[in-house]
Amino acid sequence: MPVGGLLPLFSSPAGSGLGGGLGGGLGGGGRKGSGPSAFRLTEKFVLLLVFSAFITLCFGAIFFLPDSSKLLSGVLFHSSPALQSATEHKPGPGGRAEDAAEARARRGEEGAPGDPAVPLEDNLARIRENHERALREAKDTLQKLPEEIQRDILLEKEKVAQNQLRDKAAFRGLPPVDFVPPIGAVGRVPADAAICKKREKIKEMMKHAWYNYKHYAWGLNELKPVSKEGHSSSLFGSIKGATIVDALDTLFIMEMKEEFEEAKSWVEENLDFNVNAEVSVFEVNIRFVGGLLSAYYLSGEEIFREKAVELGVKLLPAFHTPSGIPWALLNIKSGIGRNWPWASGGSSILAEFGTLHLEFIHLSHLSGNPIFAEKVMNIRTVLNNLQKPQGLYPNYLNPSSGQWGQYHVSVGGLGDSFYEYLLKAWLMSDKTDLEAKKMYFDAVQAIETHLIRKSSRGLTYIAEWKGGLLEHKMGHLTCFAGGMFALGADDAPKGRTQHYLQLGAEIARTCHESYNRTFVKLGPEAFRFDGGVEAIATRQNEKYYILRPEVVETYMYMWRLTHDPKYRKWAWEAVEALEKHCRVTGGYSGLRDVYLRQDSYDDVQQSFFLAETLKYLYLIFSDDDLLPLEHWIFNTEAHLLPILSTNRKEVGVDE
Ligand code: DMJ
Repeated sequence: MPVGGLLPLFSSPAGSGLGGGLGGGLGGGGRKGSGPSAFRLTEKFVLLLVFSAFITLCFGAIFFLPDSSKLLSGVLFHSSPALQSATEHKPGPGGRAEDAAEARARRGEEGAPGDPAVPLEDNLARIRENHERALREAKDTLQKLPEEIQRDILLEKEKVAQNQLRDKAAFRGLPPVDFVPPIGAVGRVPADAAICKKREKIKEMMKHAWYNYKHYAWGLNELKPVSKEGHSSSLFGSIKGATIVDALDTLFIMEMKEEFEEAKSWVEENLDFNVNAEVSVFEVNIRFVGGLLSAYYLSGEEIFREKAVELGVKLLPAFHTPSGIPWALLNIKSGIGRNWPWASGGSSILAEFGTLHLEFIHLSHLSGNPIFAEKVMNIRTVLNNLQKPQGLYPNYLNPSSGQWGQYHVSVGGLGDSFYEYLLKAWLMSDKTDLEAKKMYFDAVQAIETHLIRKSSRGLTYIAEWKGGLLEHKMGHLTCFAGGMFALGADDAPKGRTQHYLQLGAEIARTCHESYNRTFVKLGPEAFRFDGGVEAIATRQNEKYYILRPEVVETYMYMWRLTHDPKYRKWAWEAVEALEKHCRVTGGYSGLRDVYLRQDSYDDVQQSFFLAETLKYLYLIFSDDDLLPLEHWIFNTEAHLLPILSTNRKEVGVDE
């Protein structure tokens, strides 16, 4: 859908520019971080340039292959289904290993390099072409004199500075908006006394988390509840106060008024984006932009709208790439961006650039400036112009070439919230964004065909797809998908509503099993369906639990949409487990191993525990009049965005 169609209120379109920085460094979408460097920016730039040219020269061929040797063997020597199932997994009923040739014949599939369905010569020709281009670029770079490189850097910096000036110029003051009181921002007290008591307990947990943060780590990003001191994640660079901003809307809906006011004062006086900070664009967007927007829509306090737009403007340089696919990391002072060094061939990550849409549409809505919406609508255009292997979206996309990186597909880490945002873009547009709806249901169809399997003992799970081969592992992160399938069920293609509700219920059950099969009754980071196990983590580095929300998130949607009491029961089990195993005197801590009998605290109280886990739990024990799903969309950090109603003007931008 064109931006104009989504945003009828805008009067002054602003252009976008080119620019950007170089890939390199260290970090990771919510779970890995970048460290400070001793080098000055220019030196760092030159080093990175030379280093990347060298790497490209040496390993160009490897980089531009769509996947590992495993996939290569899939491209060059199509594996037989028998062999594949024997070595990769034991498919249960409905879990048949897919033969590429058969699949091709059955569906008349589209292709791309690495896609087994594309003729071998085409694949090789494209790989060769990519390889040669990379070599040419690397050679050009190496032939440059140091002065030339220096000049290029200065030009690049100038370009970035100009772009930033232009972006800022578009935001001299925000237009007045009519704030419409939110619907269901506080609900009635549940009539059932037992439910009421449980809800109160969850509010008490929020108080415990909040007061300990306030006491030991006020103004810092997160709390170390065992050490009783602040915890700083490099995801936010030197931006501070992640827990405060993430907690604002939870404080509001729990009617913790004084605490909300003190958080608001902190935002007014201390939340500062004029810092030299390299941040994760995705994390800052979902937690800070999302948290501020949500606080604005609930309270009507202008400070939150101003701060959200101010931060949105700071993030715009991330889109200054040849394709407009944003960088993962951005220095919000210099405007220089780059990607995670571990990401395939310098790619941006699907779940990161695909999880900006909801917030950016609202930023345009509240600022009266279409630039934000244009940026995210361009991401759509790029995605729609690309061929998708088997209809699936790979996790990696190179922002320079606009082409896919490795053919890895996941509904968990690296992919997850991209799918969530397609569905929610449709719902948030008051069901006018038909393009989002189509993309969502097409993607879900492909996911069902290629990734969803049933274990031999009847547990439905979502596996990961690597160039056509399945890894029979499901992440805790993937558990959000149960709620997503159920939330989209109403608008499913004809006759499929029940099917999607059922699928949501099956995923909820599997994720509950992953909790139930541990000692602490909280689930591991990832669990497997191979080697004779089902819904159990087998690798030591997958046994941790970091207070994540996805399982209770799915319970919340399933409860709201079915009112099956088992979801309240399961949610209460999670509350009891959190109290027993994660609560310490200084707050709540994650665990290093959920199968261990003794405490294994990781000593971090994640900000999303207050933003998401406790909010979803509270909603499960509230009546449906609190934040009704017909009026609100939860961003991927559980922050609230109102549906942009086409009938009723929720927010009017004066023109
Ligand atoms: C949160 O920041 C968000 O839910 C994100 O989508 C995924 N990771 C964490 C919670 O696990």
